[in-house]
Amino acid sequence: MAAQQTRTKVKPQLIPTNVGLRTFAAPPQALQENIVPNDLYYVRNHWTDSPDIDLATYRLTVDGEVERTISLTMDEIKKLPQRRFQVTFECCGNSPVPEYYTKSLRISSVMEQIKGHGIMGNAEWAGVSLADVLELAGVKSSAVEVMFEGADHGPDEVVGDPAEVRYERSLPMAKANHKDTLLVYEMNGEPLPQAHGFPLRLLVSGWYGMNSVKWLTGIHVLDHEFKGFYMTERYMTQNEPGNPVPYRYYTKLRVKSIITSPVPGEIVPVDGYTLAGAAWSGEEEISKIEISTDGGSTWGPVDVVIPPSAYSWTRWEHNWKPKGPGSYTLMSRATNSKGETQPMEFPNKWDGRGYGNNMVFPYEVEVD
Ligand SMILES: Nc1nc2c(c(=O)[nH]1)N[C@H]1C(S)=C(S)[C@@H](COP(=O)(O)O)O[C@H]1N2
Ligand SMILES: [Mo]
Repeated sequence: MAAQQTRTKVKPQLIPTNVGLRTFAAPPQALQENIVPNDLYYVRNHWTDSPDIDLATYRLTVDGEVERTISLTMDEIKKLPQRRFQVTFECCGNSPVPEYYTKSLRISSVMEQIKGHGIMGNAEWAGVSLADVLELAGVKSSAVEVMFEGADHGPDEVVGDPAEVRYERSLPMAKANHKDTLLVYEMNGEPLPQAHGFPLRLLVSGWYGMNSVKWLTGIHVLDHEFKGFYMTERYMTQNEPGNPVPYRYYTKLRVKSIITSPVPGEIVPVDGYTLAGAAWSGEEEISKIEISTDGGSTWGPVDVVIPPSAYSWTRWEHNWKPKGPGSYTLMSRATNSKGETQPMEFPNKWDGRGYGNNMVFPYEVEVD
């Protein structure tokens, strides 16, 4: 008689991905949900400890090229009209480029495989339009950019130099004044968790994650382009050889799609399975999602496309009846409303940091 199998359910947890416990990826199970639960939402910090901000003394300062410097409590901010919608964002270092990570001393290649596409998430955020806060201060016509100051600071996480640097990023006026650029105080109906910026963070809808400054304490309207460490020394992409401009900023999310069901290691039953995943493109809508179950030789449309909410990802499903048991290479490919399609290979091969990877990802699965 066969022994009774005992199955234990394992609660998914965040996955640490680099030295010093500063980056935690969402486990693959968390990306199967349209809304990623707060406790499984990826965390990307530049220092080990999250600032612990006391609401009683917290003030958001707005100064610089403004008619009047203002200093707001959270209660004052919450009196402004509330905006609430879903936004998907990813770290520009999300998704491994295999040949790069094996060269990296900081990140183990095994961890990269487990991490997959987990340095991203989708949540429902609530807050106020940044434009409404800027209006209270009255932005002068001399304004060129808005700079956002986080409460966290310390030595650079990679080389320790500079010995003291603060997390600060800036936005051009057009994106700062866009009504969907928010200051958020709620995530999935709960107060913003400490790891995600309590009590207030910037949320730059449709743009890569590093723009959305957490633990926001200062907004500085500038009459010049901000050249801080986290603008120029980090999160820039190297342009293609021959381009007279050597680097450019990462701004809106590139068109991209991922497969979330099956999860890595899951055996696909031979009698049929519903593949599922997500597709997104920052400021654009997704116009087409295709699937290949033969390593990219043939492509067809997915069966079900669930329309996105605001800036959230588009979820999709596809019923698959494999020909028989064995190994298959699955691929999904998204196209946006501007006609931009995911490339078959990593688009910035000359840039050794592997940022902004939106290639069509081969996904090996076993059918039995
Ligand atoms: N103050 C501050 N804001 C920050 C960061 C940080 O380290 N400090 N990390 C940035 C990066 S690189 C990313 S990808 C996102 C991650 O947001 P999350 O941790 O809420 O997922 O926050 C951004 N905002
Ligand atoms: Mo990031």
